[in-house]
Amino acid sequence: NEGLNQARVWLQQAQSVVALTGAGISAESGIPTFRGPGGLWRDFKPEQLATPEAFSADPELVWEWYEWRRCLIAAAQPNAGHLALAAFERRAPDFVLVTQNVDGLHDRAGSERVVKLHGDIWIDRCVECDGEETVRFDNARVVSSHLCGCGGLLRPGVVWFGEALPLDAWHSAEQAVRRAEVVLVVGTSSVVYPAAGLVPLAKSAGAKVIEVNPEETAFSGEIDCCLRGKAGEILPALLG
Ligand code: BJW
Ligand code: ZN
Repeated sequence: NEGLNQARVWLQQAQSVVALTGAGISAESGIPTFRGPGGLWRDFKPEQLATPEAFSADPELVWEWYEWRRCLIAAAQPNAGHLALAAFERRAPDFVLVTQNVDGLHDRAGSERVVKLHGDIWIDRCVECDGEETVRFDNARVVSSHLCGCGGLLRPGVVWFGEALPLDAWHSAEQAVRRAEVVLVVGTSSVVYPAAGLVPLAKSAGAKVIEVNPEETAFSGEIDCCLRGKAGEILPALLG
């Protein structure tokens, strides 16, 4: 409780706040995290599917994984953690939400300044012509092919291992973190770079860093205030 009160004071006094979110914030909406329980799909680790090599070797397998995840996400609802961040944005002078998530639950919760570091699972992109389109998902749909009008293969518009992050998103995230007085790190194991590098960047730029996570993470030792618990319980208490 002492930690919670301290963190609340920092947040109330700050002009500029950044939240950096990961898969853990959507866990309470029923979306499995990558490295936690339920993170495996069949016998594959995410590192075996979320790569350009996996897609070249077996696009159907990779598409099956993404279609399965789209079904889960389409049926899910934003939870109290997503909603608390969206409500906080409406009254904060300068707030940016940087997310590694591709599920779109922050948008659905009403957040508007969302920087998506790893793309969007609701966008398809053609590997040949680079054309993009937003997917209108129909649960009943059985997808037999993912082909673009140009004949090229479509892929999910997300960032896989070994691929560069969208440059504009990365720059916005870096800029927001550099000017932030408080950075709230929620539901990420902080092992995937360059996103994880935003935590030490925040520290070296002088921000107070608050972590919301039921488990320790790669950076817990360097965090100013660790709040151990679920995002859906802690964020409403912290930001409400
Ligand atoms: C709760 C909770 C609750 C549970 N409440 N919390 C060193 C430096 C720089 C790079 C590298 C490096 N070593 C290796 C690399 C390369 C690589 C990398 O970082 N690998 C690591 C595994 C070591 N990085 C890359 O390849 C990146 N690109 C790159 O570096 O490009 C260089 C380049 C430059 C120029 C040209 C070309 C290339 C790209 C990384 C892309 C990551 N993509 C994925 C898939 C996205 C699409 C999809 O969704 O399918 O992104 S992988 C996956 O991991 C996904 C996530 O966004 C990301 C992070 O995971 P996250 O969110 O942290 O989830 P979990 O599961 O790890 O953690 C969940 C947490 O929640 C846990 O802590 C729980 O305790 C907690 N939790 N319930 C709150 N209720
Ligand atoms: Zn095309």
